[in-house]
Amino acid sequence: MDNPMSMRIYGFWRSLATFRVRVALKIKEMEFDEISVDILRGEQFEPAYAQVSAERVVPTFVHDGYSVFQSLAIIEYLDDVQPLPRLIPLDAKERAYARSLALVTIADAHPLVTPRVRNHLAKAFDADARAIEAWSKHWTSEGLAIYERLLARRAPAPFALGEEPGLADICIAGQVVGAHFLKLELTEFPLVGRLAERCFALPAFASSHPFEQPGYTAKPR
Ligand SMILES: N[C@@H](CCC(=O)N[C@@H](CS)C(=O)NCC(=O)O)C(=O)O
Repeated sequence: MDNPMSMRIYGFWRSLATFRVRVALKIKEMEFDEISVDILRGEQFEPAYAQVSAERVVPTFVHDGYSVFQSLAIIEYLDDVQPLPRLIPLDAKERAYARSLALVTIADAHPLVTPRVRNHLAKAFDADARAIEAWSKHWTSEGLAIYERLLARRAPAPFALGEEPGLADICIAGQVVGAHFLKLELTEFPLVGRLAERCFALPAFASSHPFEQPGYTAKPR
């Protein structure tokens, strides 16, 4: 039986959404274990995980036997159960700004490069590996460009909303992780690059990076 106070992520080393939740937990210094669901091998569709996730994606966060899915909902839940350090501000305008920045990647840019989309491009449209890589680079760069324009309007100080890293920084850093996978330079996105440097200087971000996870393999799969 689960330890009733346990915190567990079903995730995958490579997953950007899992990265977001890992960072949030680590900023809050909440202890958790991570169970790997290899989404490149299709483990998300196996019956054992189908019981956990109706959506067949990672991450799923299980706390005290209670399951939460969708990284934004998980991070909001974490702020609710352990408010400090706060990842989403309380002030209505700042809260909306943090969520807006988060959704640029969560709702708009990241979904376009997930395995299910890349697989569908191959299966339904005969896209080859080169075409799929070009697709992924395009949408990842678009996400970075949006962040660059947003950060130019309101300069980071030193993090996206102020002195402490929070939801927005986690999401921008996740978009940058996507660029790392695709070996995209950040020279066109200097504000994003500098923000990411400040984030990855912090252990919570650095140790959550996919390249630091036990399952990491440099070989493309
Ligand atoms: N919006 C979701 C995204 C979940 C998602 O798409 N996760 C990816 C990994 S980053 C996944 O499990 N993909 C499986 C697939 O595409 O088949 C969140 O933020 O949690």
